[in-house]
Amino acid sequence: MNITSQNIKSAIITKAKELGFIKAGFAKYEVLETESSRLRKWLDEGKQADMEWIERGFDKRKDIRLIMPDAKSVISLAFNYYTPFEHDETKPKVSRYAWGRDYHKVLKKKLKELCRCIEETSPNPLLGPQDDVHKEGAKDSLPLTKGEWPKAEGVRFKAYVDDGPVIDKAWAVRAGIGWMGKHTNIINPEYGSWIFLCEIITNIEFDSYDKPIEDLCGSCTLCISACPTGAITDEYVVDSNKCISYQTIENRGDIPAEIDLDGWVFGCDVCQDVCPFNSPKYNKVTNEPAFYPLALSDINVKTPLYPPFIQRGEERSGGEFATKTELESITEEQFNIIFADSPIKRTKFKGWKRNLNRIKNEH
Ligand code: B12
Ligand code: SF4
Ligand code: SF4
Repeated sequence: MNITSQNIKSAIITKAKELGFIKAGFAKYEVLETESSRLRKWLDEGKQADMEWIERGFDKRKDIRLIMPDAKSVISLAFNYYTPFEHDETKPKVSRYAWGRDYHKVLKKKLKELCRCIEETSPNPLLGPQDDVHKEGAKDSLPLTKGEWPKAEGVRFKAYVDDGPVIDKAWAVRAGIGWMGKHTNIINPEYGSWIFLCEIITNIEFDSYDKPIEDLCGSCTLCISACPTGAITDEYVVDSNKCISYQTIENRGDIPAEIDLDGWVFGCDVCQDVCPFNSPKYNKVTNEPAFYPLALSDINVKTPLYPPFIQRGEERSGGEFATKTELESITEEQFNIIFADSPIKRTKFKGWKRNLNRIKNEH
């Protein structure tokens, strides 16, 4: 039976919208020649800092058929995480994407549901769908399905939420989700750049595909001049060594003396905060409650000893960020409970303390 039918595509788009994704785009399988040669240059220049897992997965990033040998398409999806709060410059700052629950978990659930929908719509039997949905937290070390790929014709897919050797931004561009801004984040023309990206690699060949959209950055260079550390070394190029986001989240060692964290304890939003495409005209509030700021009431913590990360009113209408003193008083045990379901756990307690200390020493 023919699996190229247009009705699978419409069903995917409808289901993706129902699950809260702002956009689903479709890109035809190709080896990522241009993007991977730029990635090669970036790696050769050492701009990945200590993230050696990017180099390890280079071949798969370049050619997704090393992940799924009969891949024909990539369904790229974007999810808006903007909530109506702003950073408090007088308190340690946490980047917006980490205010709520861990997006890997939240979105992986949605992808699984979307995959189930493809299964139901497919005229062919689906071969081992849930086994092919990667588990949360796995990076490039994640083992691919062992053994021979099924010979029989059938619909298959692999779903990723920033947890595999796939260049999310490259597929998002190819699938028309948005353009890559000079700060290197994908900007959707209706929602701006406060969006998470994920994708489903599949052996379905669709009747038609999306095209990249126009780059609307024009002569603007606001993000480049606003970056506190000069990490956007060229238009469309970020040097992780200088990026506060890398230093506070991914770096497992000491933060170089010359890097000023500018008050950031986890991640950094400066280049996106200044972008005109993240002005109120573009930002729309997320439809996902899980991406609202975590509050003590959301975390199953009983003792009043735990200082609030963020407190907010009953109706999620306002929020107050914790002070440095409050954050500093969190013990390792408390850190592990408070941030168990938050992206912040990635920096681990050691990184959290290191970052807070650096902020203290800076001011
Ligand atoms: C490694 C990584 C990082 C690194 C490196 C950042 C980077 N720019 O790549 C660090 C730790 C610094 C980082 C930080 C952040 N990250 Co990050 N990160 C990733 C990750 C895991 C891989 C990205 C990658 O492959 N980078 C390698 C380099 C080479 O890629 P690149 O910057 O895209 O490089 C391209 C350009 O240089 C371009 N290029 C070069 N020259 C030219 C010239 C022209 C004309 C053009 C058009 C392009 C171009 O070609 C290169 C290859 O495509 C992805 C998830 C994934 N699996 O893809 C998330 C991801 C990119 N990160 C994400 C987020 C949210 C962030 C932060 C905003 C978090 C925060 N608030 O602190 C910051 C943003 C910092 C910034 N300005 O980029 C989101 C971005 C969502 C979006 N809207 O685009 C992603 C997609 C995760 C997700 N699935 O949602 N991240
Ligand atoms: S995240 Fe911060 S440090 Fe990194 S490029 Fe953007 S503004 Fe610069
Ligand atoms: S701040 Fe300006 S240059 Fe930077 S991404 Fe936004 S529009 Fe593009």
